[in-house]
Amino acid sequence: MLTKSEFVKQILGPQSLMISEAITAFAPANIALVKYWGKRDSELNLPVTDSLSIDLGDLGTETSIEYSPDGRDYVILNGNVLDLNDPFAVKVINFIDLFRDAISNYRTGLVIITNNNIPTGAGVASSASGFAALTKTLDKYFDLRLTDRELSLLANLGSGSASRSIFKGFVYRHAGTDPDGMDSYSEPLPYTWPELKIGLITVSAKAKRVSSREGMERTVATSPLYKQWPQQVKEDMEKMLSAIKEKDFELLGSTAENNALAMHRCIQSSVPPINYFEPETVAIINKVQEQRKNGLPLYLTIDAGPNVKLLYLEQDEEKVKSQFPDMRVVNR
Ligand code: 2P0
Repeated sequence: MLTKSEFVKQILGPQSLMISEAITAFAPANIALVKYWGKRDSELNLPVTDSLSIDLGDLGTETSIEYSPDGRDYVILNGNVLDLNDPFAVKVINFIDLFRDAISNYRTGLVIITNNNIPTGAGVASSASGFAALTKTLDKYFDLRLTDRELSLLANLGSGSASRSIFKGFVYRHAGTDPDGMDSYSEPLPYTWPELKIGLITVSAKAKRVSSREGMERTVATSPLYKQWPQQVKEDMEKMLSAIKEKDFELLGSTAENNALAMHRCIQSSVPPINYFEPETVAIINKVQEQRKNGLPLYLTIDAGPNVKLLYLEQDEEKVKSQFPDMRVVNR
């Protein structure tokens, strides 16, 4: 079994130091239509199951790296210079250290400037786009010339969902079986679907009560429903791939909604229980299902928080907006 540091060294190979000018890269946020929940290896952050996502277009993270003239590290998030003990700064520096260690113990200070254009309170996590953008920027800054697949392997060390944010469009994340994690990468699927629309409904912009990592650990260890989850994902993956290929919206929507609600049932049946929903989340679920009974082809998905993402076709946008006036339409 590899450590994180050995994993990065294996992918980067021998490197001589090449420092560029200030470098910037962007990565989009994504939402999973078939969710990732549970790790098969916590050191290398490898998932138990495959997952499948779609990008959120121009919503995401832009990250710049530049040389630090005074030799110290700086992490600047949305214009604020963070204390290096801030949990976000610690995660960023630890991630960058994996690269610095692999490049002949390169220890020079860096200035990391991260800007999320995900509107505050949009209910979309920024760790996926954040670590994907950081990985892409490190690749360019150190002139590593990594392949997209290698970038997805490395971004995963920051956050599982970041592996998918290396790519646009529909993205398939392979769980893999290799104990060293080298087959646990993401890849884009060769299908587009411009009429498929995503609407974001923010119920609460507060930080989640239980982190994804902790929530996954507790679910895997204690939920009696979790043993069915890998099989559910396997079946949902087949349905989702077929829905995307055939542009079968009802199959896509119903599979995504069932998968998300099944993930939440697993989470809720953990001991002690975890509940990411707020009362308003449940009210929106009921309303979506009622609208569907009334003939509107509308589905939802929900990540590890209370906010709801609606899935619908462009032709129904006005009807969906009239039912959910607070919905923010994603520009894809
Ligand atoms: C997903 N989520 O597939 C699932 C569905 C949330 C619910 O990936 O522990 O921040 O950093 O690998 O990627 C959120 O968890 O977790 C997530 P870590 P991550 O999008």
